[in-house]
Amino acid sequence: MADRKENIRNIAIIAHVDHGKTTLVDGMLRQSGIFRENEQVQERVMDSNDLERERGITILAKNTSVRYKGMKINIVDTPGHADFGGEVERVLKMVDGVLLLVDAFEGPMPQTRFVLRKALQLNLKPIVVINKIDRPEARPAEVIDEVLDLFIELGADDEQLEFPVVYASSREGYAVLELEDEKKDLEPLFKTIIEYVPAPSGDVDKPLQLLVSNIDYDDYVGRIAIGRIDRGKVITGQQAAVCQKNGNIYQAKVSRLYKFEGLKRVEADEAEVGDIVAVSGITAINIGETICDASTPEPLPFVNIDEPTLSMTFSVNNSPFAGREGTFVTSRHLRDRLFKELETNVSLRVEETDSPDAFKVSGRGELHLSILIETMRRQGYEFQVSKPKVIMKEIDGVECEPVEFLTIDVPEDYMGVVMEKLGARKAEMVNMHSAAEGYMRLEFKIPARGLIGYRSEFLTDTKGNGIMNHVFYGYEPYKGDIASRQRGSLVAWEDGEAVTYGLYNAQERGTLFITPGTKVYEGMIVGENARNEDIVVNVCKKKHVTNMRAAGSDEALRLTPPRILSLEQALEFISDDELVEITPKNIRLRKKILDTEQRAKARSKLG
Ligand SMILES: Nc1nc2c(ncn2[C@@H]2O[C@H](COP(=O)(O)OP(=O)(O)OP(=O)(O)O)[C@@H](O)[C@H]2O)c(=O)[nH]1
Ligand SMILES: [Mg+2]
Repeated sequence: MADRKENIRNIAIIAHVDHGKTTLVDGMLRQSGIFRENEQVQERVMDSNDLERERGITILAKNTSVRYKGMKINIVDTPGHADFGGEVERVLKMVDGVLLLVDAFEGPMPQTRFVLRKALQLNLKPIVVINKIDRPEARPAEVIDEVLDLFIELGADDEQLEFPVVYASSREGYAVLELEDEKKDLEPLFKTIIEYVPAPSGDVDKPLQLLVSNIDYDDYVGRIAIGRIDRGKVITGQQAAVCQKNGNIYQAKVSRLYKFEGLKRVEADEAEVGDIVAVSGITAINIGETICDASTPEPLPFVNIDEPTLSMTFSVNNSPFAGREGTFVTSRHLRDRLFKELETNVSLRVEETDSPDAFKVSGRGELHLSILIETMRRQGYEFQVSKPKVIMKEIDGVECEPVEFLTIDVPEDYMGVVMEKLGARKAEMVNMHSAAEGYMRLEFKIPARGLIGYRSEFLTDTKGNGIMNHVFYGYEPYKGDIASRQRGSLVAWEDGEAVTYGLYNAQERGTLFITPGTKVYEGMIVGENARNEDIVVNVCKKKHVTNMRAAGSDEALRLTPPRILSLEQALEFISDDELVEITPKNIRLRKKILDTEQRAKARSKLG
């Protein structure tokens, strides 16, 4: 007989980026008395890793729990950025319901559609939380209609359409069932979760099954597997059978068992069906594997994670500066690190190439890949990467490419330039309507190819007033060539150190990326040419002594402040014949062929 664990609820919080998921978790933790009175708790406490805090976004899905009136609510906070959709997909198997947060002003956005579709496919109970109702421009009533339309469009059944609605302000820490209700605390939200999300069920007397949905590390105990117990119970110290995805089965010992209590993992002797737990001691455990009773190895199916759409080559750094700044620099280091990443980064792919020094790494978008690059660089790795390329697919004999669903919010004045630029990038408009305060919302289908490098252009074109969001839509037949970058590179002529005089002459040609004192090598990219071709510049050139009087002193040479490219901007900038060199200390851009003469020859061969 299946038992219902009436005192447990398992939920995930899902939404578009920035709609307030992690802030809502803060509120739920605070109001369930997890923290001591007066305890200083930082904002968005679940965004615990460095890159999450720096960028103000959630990257990894994470578990926590709160107690409410004797009930335990296990919560999974998920990232809202489309590139981390794989994180959402993989954790949904742990829960029975979702809180779908929608910003009371923005309404449903591309990633709202994506995460809701995944939740409906798994038949999870949705609770719609219209969040940020404290915003002066909030328009909750309209947003509800839009959410309802989205449910219908995604084919929700009658039961799913009867979703309860809660209005909330995560930041102020209140929720109400009717807008005119007193805004006090999150109690109405807690109540709705308890009433509406089904208690987890499963047979406690049958052999153990625990599907691993997340992996964590701990300095003391090593790898920790996190998942929901689907059947039976886990006991500390027990023998278990681990079912791998390739069909292999091996025996292992559960050395420790933990439950989630607030932000902590608390050791437990045993845990039963329905609860979300963490298990240590199984060193080789991976996401998607099932931990079973030692004598009854019966794997559970894992969710199918959407395929990557973008790939780039990671290769050993072979620039003249190779090995100077990194700790891990060999192909062996690079290989081991990349394959290790696959254990937790479920939507990433890594493949060998013809060269032992290069690996093809595929992900769900530029940010997915750049976060990996940034993480590796901070860990001491040195390597170089190529321009991201979309992954083509042959479907029924037709060459197809990934197409993204793009939503743009811009003031009306900028509509023209946006539509023109997107047209050139083969975007097809599917919808357009006016939004609040002079803004227009434009929706497009656009080849993923056409979006590469567009973001910075868009921000410039709209003077920072536009918002763009995109999410994978599907594969469609190839839409024809798209003109690539309009400008060439300024390329260093010789090895040395850039000086003011040399840079001053170079900046006449375009925009510089470096400052005086920067060490450069032949073939390194030091700026952007104003014209559509590369030119070689001698940024190390010192002023000729005899020119001294004629040209005035060095101080008279004013340099325009350089454009220092971030990692993402560098990836957007490079062309096919260029690379980004990544080290713990520097991000440099370079030509693939460094030698000026050889490069000229290669170009003339291409004709
Ligand atoms: N006005 C208002 N702002 C809010 C509210 N909730 C969150 N915010 C703000 O919205 C921003 C994003 O909040 P987060 O909690 O990080 O959003 P998120 O959904 O977790 O974002 P991702 O995990 O990156 O998708 C922050 O600046 C918050 O302070 C709210 O209820 N009202
Ligand atoms: Mg978040």
